[in-house]
Amino acid sequence: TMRIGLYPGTFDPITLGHIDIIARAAKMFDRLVIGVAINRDKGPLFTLEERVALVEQELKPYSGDGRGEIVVRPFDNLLVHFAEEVGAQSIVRGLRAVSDFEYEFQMVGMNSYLNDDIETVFLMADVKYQPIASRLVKEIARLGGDVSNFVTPAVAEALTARVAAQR
Ligand code: COD
Repeated sequence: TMRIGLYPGTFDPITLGHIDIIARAAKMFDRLVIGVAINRDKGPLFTLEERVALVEQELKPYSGDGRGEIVVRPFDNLLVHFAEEVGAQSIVRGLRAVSDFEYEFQMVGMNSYLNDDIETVFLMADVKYQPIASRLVKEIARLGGDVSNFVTPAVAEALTARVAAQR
């Protein structure tokens, strides 16, 4: 059977930390589905369509280089239902600090009541990307700081344009 992994997130916007996790996960599955969540509650800076487009743009260098295939899909339903829809046996999450653990622990616990056949696997990014968080990247961009160590040039440009438009 085809091994399908689902890497879900808000990706508002995609960072070098996310890209590092994607590259690692892509080696583990025949197909990696990147699920971009609508996540209205988080009040995203970028629309769902914009976040999907930014992820797709970042993944161009990864197509056809011996890894499993990578596809990007938006979703607005329950994570476990979306995992069932795409046929994923595993959900991939990234772990940064101990502070991520509590939230991730709770998600795995609650998701397991909804579908206990889907395993969640945790990966860590390269140390240099470990502190990166979309929330802080947005704050730095809003306050005029340099985000080039945290996101690609294309994402940095989109961020700068968006925060300028909001002023
Ligand atoms: N290094 C390593 N991992 C990282 C880094 C980094 N620098 N930065 C981010 N990550 C990891 C995060 O820990 C996470 O695992 C993943 O990358 C995506 O991050 P985000 O911040 O874009 O995504 P989240 O955490 O906002 O995603 C939350 C979900 C969309 C998965 C969640 O809200 C959800 O499941 N929504 C659907 C509705 C649902 O089912 N809700 C019930 C859940 S119990």
